[in-house]
Amino acid sequence: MPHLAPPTTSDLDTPAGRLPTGQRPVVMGIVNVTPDSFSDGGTAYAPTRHPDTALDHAGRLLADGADLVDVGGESTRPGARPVPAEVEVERVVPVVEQLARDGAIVSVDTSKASVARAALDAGAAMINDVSAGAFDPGLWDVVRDAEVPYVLMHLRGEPRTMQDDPRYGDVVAEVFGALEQRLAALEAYGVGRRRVVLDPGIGFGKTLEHNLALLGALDRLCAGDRPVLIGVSRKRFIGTLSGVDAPDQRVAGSLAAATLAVAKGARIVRTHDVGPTVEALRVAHAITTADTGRS
Ligand code: HH2
Repeated sequence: MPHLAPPTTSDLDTPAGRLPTGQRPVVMGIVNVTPDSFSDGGTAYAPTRHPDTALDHAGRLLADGADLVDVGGESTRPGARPVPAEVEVERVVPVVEQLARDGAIVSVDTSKASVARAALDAGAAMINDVSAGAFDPGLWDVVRDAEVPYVLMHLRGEPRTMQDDPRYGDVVAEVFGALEQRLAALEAYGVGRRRVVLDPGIGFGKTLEHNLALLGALDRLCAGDRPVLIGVSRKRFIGTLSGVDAPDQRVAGSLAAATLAVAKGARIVRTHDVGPTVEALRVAHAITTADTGRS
């Protein structure tokens, strides 16, 4: 039986602290400061109470054991339309500012250079870009100059149309190959690879079969030297497989997928349900790193 999940990657250093990705799976709690996210739209965003609602939500995730929180001001659900940069800044910056002041490690989920710049000025310590630099080339300048960790995610197309019949010849080879290419391009741009996290972009221009193939082959992506982030939380394919329609009821299916991803070497798990995820990953990590030598 092969030993999965070798701790091949090193920890990630951010301006706000170290993320121990070389030692154990790290949990990233999702704070969607949006009215329309697919599973929790409005939960952390009520215009009249903004930013308090989002801060309460983030505080709960951190108390539940999140190592960092990922704050997003634009939904990337299938069919979503982009929001103007000013709106995204207005939603995200006050939340980032307060969380950073409180000592949290804050990632910002954006594909726009101006939003990333404003969030970094407000204390964000990491950029999570679902477009891998494809939507706004200026984003890579911001990431290079700020010297923060950067999540490079694979997306086929754009959120508005990405689920309209996505097709691949060999999804695993194409997605992992595209990530390698973008990583090389990023390095040539001046962003050191030790700051890059890779993400196959589950559900972003992918069918159920594509998602399963990518998760099944995840150990190949994780065998490289870069930490891999996985985002499966509450996604549609979890609902399809588990037969659970309501996104916020898809916790058990999400944990199964996250746990197996970690067993295959994923180092960061992005989740809405931090408490159950922390518990499940503690157990999974203990098993995958158990000493199996005969005594
Ligand atoms: N998934 C979503 C958003 N951002 N970022 C990364 N790196 N990986 C993911 O899988 C990922 C992501 C979609 O989830 P959510 O934020 O809950 O929904 P929405 O985009 O509707 O706000």
